[in-house]
Amino acid sequence: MKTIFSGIQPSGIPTIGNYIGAMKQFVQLQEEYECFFCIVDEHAITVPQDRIKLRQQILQLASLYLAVGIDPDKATIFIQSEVAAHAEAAWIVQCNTSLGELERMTQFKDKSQKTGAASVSAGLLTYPPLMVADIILYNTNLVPVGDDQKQHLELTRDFVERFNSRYAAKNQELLVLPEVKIPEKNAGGRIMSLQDPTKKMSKSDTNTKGFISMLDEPNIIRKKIRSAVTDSSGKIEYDVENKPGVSNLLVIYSSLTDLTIDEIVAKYKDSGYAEFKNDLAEVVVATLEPIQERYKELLTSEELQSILDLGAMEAAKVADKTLRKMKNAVGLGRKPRR
Ligand code: ATP
Ligand code: LTN
Repeated sequence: MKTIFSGIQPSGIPTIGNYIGAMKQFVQLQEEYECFFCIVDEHAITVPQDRIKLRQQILQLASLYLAVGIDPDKATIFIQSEVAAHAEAAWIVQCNTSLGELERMTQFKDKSQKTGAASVSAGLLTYPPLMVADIILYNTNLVPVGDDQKQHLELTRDFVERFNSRYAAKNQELLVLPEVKIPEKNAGGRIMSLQDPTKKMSKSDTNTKGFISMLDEPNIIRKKIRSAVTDSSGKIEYDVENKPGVSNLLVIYSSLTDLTIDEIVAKYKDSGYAEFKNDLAEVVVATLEPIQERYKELLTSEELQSILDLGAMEAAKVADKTLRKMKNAVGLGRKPRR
């Protein structure tokens, strides 16, 4: 069976962008792959976090993984910082990655531009090597992510090729070369902000009107969709260039129902934005309500704690083995270890 790895940062409550771009795929993929779904808390601290909130968000994300339908009998769910191999392997990755490669990453450029490169943490720059470590430790074949992670996956593939050519003995398979799996943009690979449809919807956006959190109450969801930025033409059409707001709403609608964008456009050809937005709000509410109910039961349960304990143990078994291989390949320690 092939292996999947993916992670979400507990840097806030996941949005419908995270759901459509990442989590929804996870649920489908667990049927066909050996899956590892991680709560990447070490990535979250690359930007300042409140300690109390971070702990809450870790458990909220874990509960949401389960509430959307990830089955702990089929997939391993765990917290990154509870498997020590991630930080250790990340060091070896960093030492085999050039500064230039990291400075070219657009996520680093975007995030560091906001506060100025001198004051951001070094961890923000070395964020991609930690992500590379996450992926390679599990001999991952496929990484399902949203469109924004494409460049990080290219870096991962470059790293694996370089590491294998530098260190693998003849005929030895050292690290597995992963493939990326991204939904098309019109199928939810990049859900945009409701307030600025040229910007990606993001859970850490300071303008909370820009995103719908998976835990927003129905009335908040209705309000946010009603005030989503559109345009003045009043026509419901898919045209990302000229009508980015409406196009984004169409993508959300289509991703959460079994209707194609063309079918939705046809359905609303004689309607205005108000009716379209009202119906979309009900689609989103109907998707999130059952998830929120399961979430509430899980959050404080013993079951959640034992799933995470077991997940960390299972993950460590696989990760430690790869880490040993990497250390041996590089020559760390006194002698090769099996
Ligand atoms: P942050 O705001 O803290 O940077 P984020 O909301 O961008 O976080 P991540 O934790 O970085 O979310 O991403 C988790 C997964 O969700 C990744 O696979 C990412 O590609 C995907 N994702 C994030 N935002 C979107 C979006 N707007 N549309 C589609 N997929 C997304
Ligand atoms: N960088 C990703 C989160 C992430 C991830 C991973 C995704 C960390 N490690 C490994 C896939 C595989 C993000 O910001 N969305």
